Amino acid sequence: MTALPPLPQERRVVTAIPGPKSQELQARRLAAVAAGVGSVLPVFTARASGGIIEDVDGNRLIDFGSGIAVTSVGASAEAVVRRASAQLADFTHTCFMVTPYEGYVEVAEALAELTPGDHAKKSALFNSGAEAVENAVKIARAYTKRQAVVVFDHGYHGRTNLTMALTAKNMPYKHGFGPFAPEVYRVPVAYGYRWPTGPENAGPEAAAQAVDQISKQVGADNVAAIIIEPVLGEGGFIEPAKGFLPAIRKFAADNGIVFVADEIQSGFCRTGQWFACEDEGIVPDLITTAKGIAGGLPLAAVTGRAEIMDAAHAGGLGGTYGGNPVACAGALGSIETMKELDLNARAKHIEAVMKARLTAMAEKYAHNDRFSIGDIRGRGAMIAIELVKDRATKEPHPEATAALAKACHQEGLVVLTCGTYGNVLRFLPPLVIGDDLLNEGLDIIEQAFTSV
Ligand code: PLZ
Repeated sequence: MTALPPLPQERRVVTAIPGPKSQELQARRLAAVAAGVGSVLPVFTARASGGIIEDVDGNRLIDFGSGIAVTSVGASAEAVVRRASAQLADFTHTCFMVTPYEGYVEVAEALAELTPGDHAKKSALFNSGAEAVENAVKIARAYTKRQAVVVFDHGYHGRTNLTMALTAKNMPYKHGFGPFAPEVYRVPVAYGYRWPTGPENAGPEAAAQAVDQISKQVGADNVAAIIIEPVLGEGGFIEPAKGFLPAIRKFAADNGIVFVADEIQSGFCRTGQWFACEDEGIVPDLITTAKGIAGGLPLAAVTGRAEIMDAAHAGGLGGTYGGNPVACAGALGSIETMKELDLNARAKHIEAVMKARLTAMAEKYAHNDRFSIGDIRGRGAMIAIELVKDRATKEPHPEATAALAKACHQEGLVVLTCGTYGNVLRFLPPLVIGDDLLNEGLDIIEQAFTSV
């Protein structure tokens, strides 16, 4: 292998963004790639490492996106590259369902160790987050012999047919793609910032409404699974108000319903804990993971109580590539890095730096007639600001959000947006990003506030 010299951890803008080479590639892409597949920023990547993405024109962008919360250990973490490369040389694939291999078992063992709860656990591995969620539903239905699945307002679970049904937001995820899978029911979530009677009441009131709707409209006895993201990702980095998750978890336990924590975005050190549900001491029956698990290689998992995981009949779960050996090697490298560098502590440090600076910005730019930061929220390196037209009405401001994101992109900072109303600017830096780049990224955000 010819290893390139390490990528300097410095922002560098040498052309317009996107530059000429990216524009050329974008023209080819538009001719060859389906229009339905979008890109936040049509800057073509040459390489990436730590907190930097280098494009084909030689620009070096600060990465506050991590490929949507994936490259928590960096986009070319040493242990991921080392282990995945060694595995590539040994064999690329046999199919675990044909002749198995140790890496898959090691990943399942690691998941049993790292996920909450000291009960006996088992795992099954898949390729994508959506596939993991689909399989969690299959397993919960096999175990309970029930059909209904309960999900929440602002929830996101994927783009396959069943997971589109589980996802709340129509545009862009579902529009025109129905009919959707049946037996999916949506109930309120404790969105503190927008709860009519205030954030302090959101937890208990939303939980009571959710339980009432499930009981009256579905019937608890018909519910196989309740699926929730402990911090809602695409829906706007919503931390359910305190008390909400424990109340829903208890309702599930009392009624023989499988409680599934979808930790695909929030898991693996992202929020400063191995899993975000630990924050309120929640022990899920099943937990779905993907993204951060494997340092950028495609891997996903369902992990949970052994008796539930074993409810699906022999041969009932699988797929050609699920738990691919190279992806498993990547996961073992990623987990090794998270432990060695204590990336939970690192995520908490990122939260402290970001929240302090964003809070100062919210005050400084509160009194303009264009837009305001209505809310600053999230945990660890999963932080967001919600932008509103004014703080009193809380009217969402998606146009300002898009303009701020664009201004950041122009200066060489990759940021993403999210939220049901498209008015949330979210920050998901790799957990290994240095303080210099972190602060420089925040400077660019602050500058965008004055220029937009
Ligand atoms: N569950 C909680 O965040 C993926 C989606 C980006 P896949 N989120 C990013 C997009 O626009 O497609 C996600 C998630 C949660 C499930 C998924 C789905 O994971 O690996 O994208 O299938």
